[in-house]
Amino acid sequence: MIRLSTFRSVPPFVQGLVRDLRVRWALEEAGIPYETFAIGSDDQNSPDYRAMQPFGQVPAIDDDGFTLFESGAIVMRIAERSGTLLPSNPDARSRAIAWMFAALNTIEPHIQNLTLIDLFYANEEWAKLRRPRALELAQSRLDSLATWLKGRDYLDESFSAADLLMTTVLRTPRHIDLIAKMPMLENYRLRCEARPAFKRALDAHMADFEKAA
Ligand SMILES: N[C@@H](CCC(=O)N[C@@H](CS)C(=O)NCC(=O)O)C(=O)O
Repeated sequence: MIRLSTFRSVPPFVQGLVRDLRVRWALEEAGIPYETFAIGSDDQNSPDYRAMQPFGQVPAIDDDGFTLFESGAIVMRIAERSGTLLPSNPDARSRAIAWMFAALNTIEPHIQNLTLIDLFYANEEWAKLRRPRALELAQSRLDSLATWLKGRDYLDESFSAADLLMTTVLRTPRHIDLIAKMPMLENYRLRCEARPAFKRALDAHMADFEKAA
């Protein structure tokens, strides 16, 4: 049975965004059962957890003794096992993998940067100076993504692990109207989040925080 790490508790403004959500979603899409184990700040620094996740972060998985970290790598492993989250045609598969990297490497850093500024450092002088450029950079990447999605339901021909990752990235700046004011991206996000597997994953993610409260 796959065991997935989660945080025991996080502030409400990040509940629904912690990256175990994307792994839960992939597992739900693949129909693979899993259980979670919740960690706190002490565990993050423990040798046992660092052996699984060298940076002490969430998520990591223990898959019957095989451990893996980095949400993208974990989602890729699940997608490879699922037979539905990545296309079988080699070219289409490579394109989907390119979009997985684009979600995590081209879009997420800008969204993350903006979110950190807004949610954790808003009152710092450096953050006030940096924010306009950070917003501009995020907006520019999102404009390119919206252009790509014009006339498409998904990043490629059908829903894949790339859409799953991209959706979790687009969920992140929910404290501002960055995505909400871009109908192409907002509708894409909502289309992906309408999948029953997403709802099951989000419900389970939130239920664990409620149980721990
Ligand atoms: N690139 C990593 C990022 C993981 C990450 O930033 N996790 C956050 C929770 S969503 C975390 O553990 N933050 C606490 C920390 O970095 O100490 C991944 O995708 O798995």
